[in-house]
Amino acid sequence: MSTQPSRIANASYQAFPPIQVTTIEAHILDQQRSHPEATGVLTSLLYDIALSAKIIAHATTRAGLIDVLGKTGLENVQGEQVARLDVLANETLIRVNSPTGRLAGMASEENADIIPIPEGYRTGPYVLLFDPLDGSSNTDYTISIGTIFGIYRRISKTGPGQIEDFLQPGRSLVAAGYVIYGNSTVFVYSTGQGVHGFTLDPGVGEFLLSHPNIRIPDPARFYSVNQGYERYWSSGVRQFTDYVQGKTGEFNGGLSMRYVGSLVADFHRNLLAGGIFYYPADSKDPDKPHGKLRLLYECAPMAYIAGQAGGYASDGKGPILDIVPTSLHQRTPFFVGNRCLVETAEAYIKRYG
Ligand code: AHM
Ligand code: MG
Repeated sequence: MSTQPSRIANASYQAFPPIQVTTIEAHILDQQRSHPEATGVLTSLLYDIALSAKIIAHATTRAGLIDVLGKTGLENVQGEQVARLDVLANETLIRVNSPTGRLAGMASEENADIIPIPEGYRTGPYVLLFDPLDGSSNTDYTISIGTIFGIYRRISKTGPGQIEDFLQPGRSLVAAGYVIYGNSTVFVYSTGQGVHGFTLDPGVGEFLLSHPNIRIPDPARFYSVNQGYERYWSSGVRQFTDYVQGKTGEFNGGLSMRYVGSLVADFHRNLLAGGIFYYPADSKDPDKPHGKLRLLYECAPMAYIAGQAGGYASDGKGPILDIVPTSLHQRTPFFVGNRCLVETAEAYIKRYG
């Protein structure tokens, strides 16, 4: 036998750094352990959403190569043009989640009414609400877009989900999250135990933990708003915008402005860097006096995530999470980010309207 030491055994070089690899499934299961009463249904549901996200990401990253860009020529319930990727993302979420037996029903920004579980399939204890492809005005330009979701426990006892199962305030969310399809695909979620982010490794086909325990940093760096609409805003919102820019002299140096026009992208950046995103009520469209963003599909899930990361979300008067929805597609003014900034926005609105 050779006494020559092995080159490999002696080598200090390592082909791969000794990183800890945590899949999204392992992470959700781990969180579930602190809830002995948990049945595993929520864990599986989150994994189903992650699977849907992988399918959507697979399409978005090849968008110029496969036939998914452009508009369908149809309008959704909001009167907005439906992009073809909107349909693909919506159909993916519905098809993946319909037959699992984990849901009593779904509601989507793209569907006028509750999406029932098809006949022949069992119903389950949760309802799932989603904006399948947020930022869809950006899809044709290779700009980050995303999926936003919220999960509530059903209120009705059995059978198909009823409207009261869906019209719950954000405080009752049991989980929420979003997926950003950007230069990488990142899945961010919370089940009330902090906020955690996972990056899709396309080679492995798994979301791997990359952003554990996200906290919104302080001081904030950015404000994000479509300032092209400033002339339509109330006096309080305009004066708050002067404040964040440092024009009024109260805010030392002011904040830098960043606005993508995809809520997921603007929110995600501000979550990691600190800042405030707002889409206030405006007088641009008399049919939409309450702002543009939807309470159930966009604002409540993001408010839940922000709160879990140490931030805060408001409609300009009080917490988004306290609003009890009265209709599926209800809109609301939305201010979200670092608590001190959002509370300052509330103070300006209270004082100046
Ligand atoms: P969408 O869900 O139809 O894409 O609309 C919501 C989007 C948000 O992502 C974004 O913050 C906002 O609309 C941008 O609107 P605007 O172009 O008016 O600034
Ligand atoms: Mg949206």
